[in-house]
Amino acid sequence: MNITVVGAGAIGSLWAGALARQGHTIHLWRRQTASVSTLHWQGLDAPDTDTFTFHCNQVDLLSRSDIVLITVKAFQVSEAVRSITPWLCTSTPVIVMHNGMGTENEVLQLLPDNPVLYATTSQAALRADNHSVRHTGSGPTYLGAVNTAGELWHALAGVLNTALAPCQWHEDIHYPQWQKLAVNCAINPLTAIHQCRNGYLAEPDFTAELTAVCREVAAVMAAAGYPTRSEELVQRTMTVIRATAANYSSMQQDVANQRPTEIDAITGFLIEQAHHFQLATPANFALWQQIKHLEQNYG
Ligand code: KPL
Repeated sequence: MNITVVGAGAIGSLWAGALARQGHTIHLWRRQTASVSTLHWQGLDAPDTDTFTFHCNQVDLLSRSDIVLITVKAFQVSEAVRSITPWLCTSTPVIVMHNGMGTENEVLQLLPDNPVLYATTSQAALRADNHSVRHTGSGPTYLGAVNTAGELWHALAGVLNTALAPCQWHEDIHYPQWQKLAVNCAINPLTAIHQCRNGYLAEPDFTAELTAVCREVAAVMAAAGYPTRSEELVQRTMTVIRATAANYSSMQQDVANQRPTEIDAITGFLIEQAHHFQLATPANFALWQQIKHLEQNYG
């Protein structure tokens, strides 16, 4: 298939390389103006490496894409979608994959005719520099439609699954998105504030705060129509903390590099939803405030 990957950060590069290894033709759409880009791709097992050269920013390749995969951060989604719409065929399915929630309505407005799908992934990757990416952790990816046209594209879960298993179709993508949001609400701000690896949060000092965050997320999820026990969210969070103990979260890395974080799409989305349902989320609000403070004080 001809696949355009929009955004060549860690997750975009990980998927671009994994899809190229399956024989798909990858084209990158990114802010850098270069027309080709080399990628050194390193799999989970150290000797498993590949090098690819991808075409970039070619409007004819974009318009001939069979799939567009958008992997930019939540706050860049709107600009990314606007940048492709002049050349995008209205029948091309567009998959949006990012941490957090809250971009869907705008994407659906910008792409009223395209099949639109969202994916949430627990795959982890690290960009060592502009030209290399390393797969640092494996976890499930879920794909689902957010409009009627997207519902015809179940087969795309198979395409993603062949590249980076496991990937499953989900009839209601909001449910796995909420579950991932809960984990991100717990791990991302705390690792960014303490500038620590995910595994550090397994220390007993963090139990009360992680529990409070998950309790609030569970209450908002229930109000949104996804009843979930808060113990289940704590357990899910602890499993991710242990499985990714040696990794730095994306928000830790954003703060360490003084980049804008995804706090508004993660904790900010939760707080907004809580407000809508008239629920209090003091533990999450305190974390949101601390990250905002860190961002405002970048040098
Ligand atoms: O998704 C993640 C992230 O870093 O953004 C977690 C699950 C926290 C893994 O690091």
